[in-house]
Amino acid sequence: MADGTLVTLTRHLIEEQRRFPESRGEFSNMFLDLTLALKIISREVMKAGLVNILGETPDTNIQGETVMKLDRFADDRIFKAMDHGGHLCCMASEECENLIKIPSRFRKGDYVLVFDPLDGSSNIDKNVSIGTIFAIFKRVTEPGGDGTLEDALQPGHKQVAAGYCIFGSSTMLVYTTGQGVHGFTLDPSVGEFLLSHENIQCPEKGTIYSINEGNSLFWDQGTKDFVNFLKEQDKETGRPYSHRYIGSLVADFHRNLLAGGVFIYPTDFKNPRRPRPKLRLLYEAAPLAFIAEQAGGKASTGEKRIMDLTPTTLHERVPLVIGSRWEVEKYEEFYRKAKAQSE
Ligand code: AHM
Ligand code: MG
Repeated sequence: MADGTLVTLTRHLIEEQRRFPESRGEFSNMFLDLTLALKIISREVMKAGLVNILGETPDTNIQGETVMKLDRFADDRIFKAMDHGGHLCCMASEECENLIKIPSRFRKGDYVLVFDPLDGSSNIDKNVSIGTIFAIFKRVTEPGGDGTLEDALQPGHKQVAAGYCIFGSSTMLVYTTGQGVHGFTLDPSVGEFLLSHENIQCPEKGTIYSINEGNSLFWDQGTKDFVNFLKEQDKETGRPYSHRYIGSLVADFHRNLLAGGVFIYPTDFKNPRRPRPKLRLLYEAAPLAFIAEQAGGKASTGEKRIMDLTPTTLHERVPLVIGSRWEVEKYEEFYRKAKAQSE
């Protein structure tokens, strides 16, 4: 922290827990299990290029096991860190088609973990920032048994925690439990996440927009109009905006969260008979929406608040407009107008 006080993530979680005297510490313990997996993933990501963990070709290690691609590795680490703690009743991952069960030999807990183990896969072997995104829900089915789809398919506003870990120039964990957004930077020499960004606030308005411009032909009219608006010159509203696009959601979101601005991944109309949003609601859009809102920002599909959507399947996709409040609301205005004109 700026005043030199050292606060570890563990200490921060304990302090947060004190605010809930009835808490048995189950949540904090679960969260710490998850951070172990994140540290291991960070270690491997930092070694990428030196050890043979990149690319599509499977190699074999000295135990004769297949060396996994990093996203598979990350998925496996999170599962192995979380399956036996007794805190979870099920999990869901971008890497797994179906709900992930807790092995029968382990106790089933009250929480559900959903995650994208390594988002920004196309950047993994180019040394560009990537990240893990996660959300935690309380189960809705009876305690004790296996979790079900009903436990995982909950709307964003039911999240009890959400966060991401960005593997960039440093490794940072950003999370919320609905009491603000806090960022911790990993000190690799001591293996601890230390509080570096307390109570993050997303600027009300920024100067950056992030969207894959190469897809502009396939955007809906509202998105086209909005992006054109951002490129116009207007001193009062700080236009034209700068365009910044990494192609890793976590990295693009993180920058805009701190600096202000908007990230947009609209529905792709390349095939007008089969319009296709790209990002997944449950473990990409909703967790980041929770963080954005907690930091004073906003997240929308253009028409609806992301946090209000209930996924009907684990891998359901949604258009995502997220970041500073001013830009997201402006986008909604353009979107509504273009839609009304087309009807
Ligand atoms: P992934 O989950 O397969 O990595 O895909 C999600 C990623 C996001 O990180 C990023 O915002 C987006 O895909 C980039 O897509 P595009 O390359 O179409 O711009
Ligand atoms: Mg992803």
